[in-house]
Amino acid sequence: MNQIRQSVLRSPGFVEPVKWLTKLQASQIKRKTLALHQNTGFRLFQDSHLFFKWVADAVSHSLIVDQVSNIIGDDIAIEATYIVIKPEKTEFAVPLHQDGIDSNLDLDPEKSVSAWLAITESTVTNGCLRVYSGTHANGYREFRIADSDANSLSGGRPTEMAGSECLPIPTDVPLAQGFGCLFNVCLVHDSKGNGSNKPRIGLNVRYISVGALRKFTDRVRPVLIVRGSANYPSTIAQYPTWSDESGLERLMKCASPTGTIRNYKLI
Ligand SMILES: O=C(O)CCC(=O)C(=O)O
Repeated sequence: MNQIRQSVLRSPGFVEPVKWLTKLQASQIKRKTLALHQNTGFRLFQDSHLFFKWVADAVSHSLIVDQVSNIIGDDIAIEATYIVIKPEKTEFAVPLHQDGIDSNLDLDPEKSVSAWLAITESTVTNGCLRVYSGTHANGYREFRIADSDANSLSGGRPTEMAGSECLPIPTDVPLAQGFGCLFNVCLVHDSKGNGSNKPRIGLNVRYISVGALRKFTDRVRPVLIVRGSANYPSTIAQYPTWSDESGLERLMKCASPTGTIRNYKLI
């Protein structure tokens, strides 16, 4: 087993820092993301890779996809993405959760991997990712999703998780702009608020291989193939080639008031 596969699938459940984009490329994404934030007011952009070419390009960049293929092989698709913007001096925190499970999702941890990209520098002060080493080993935990409320930023993901009172001490994952962390989809993680005077932006991605989707009967989310030509039990998304203006128009037709995608059929 290669080293990166060993670290993510066995112990400690994550690997960082992973070189992903140049600082310049990440800065360009930061600028575009802040413009979107200003235009929409959203702090969460779910599945923006389906609307904006610059997000699809970032998540299909060969540097990261090569590392992902070391873990799950050469057939790779993107199951979901979340851009999370924490404005300066905000208490907005991401609750404890595991990426591979929610009420419509159950990912096989041997055939999928999560990634987190620092679009801005991420530090302990501005609310970097925190991972709980080794917690993937016991599989998925019970979870609860809060009733939908207009301010919810969970994007339909778990907001409470069983066993949170007996977790190990978290490992902070500060990352320079353009670097990332790859981690097991069962690894428990969270992040705190942003105490700095600049926004913190991160991009979370779930990469899957064939057979990773263990629950797909009511699946509406399309997958975007980034390597290989395998079949997936889900709609295959079109790579977005349209302009940013057109992408934003499409996004606004599909999104809820918090930035989660409500209607994939309109894309
Ligand atoms: O951006 C963060 O602080 C964490 C995001 C995260 O855990 C997620 O999107 O699943």
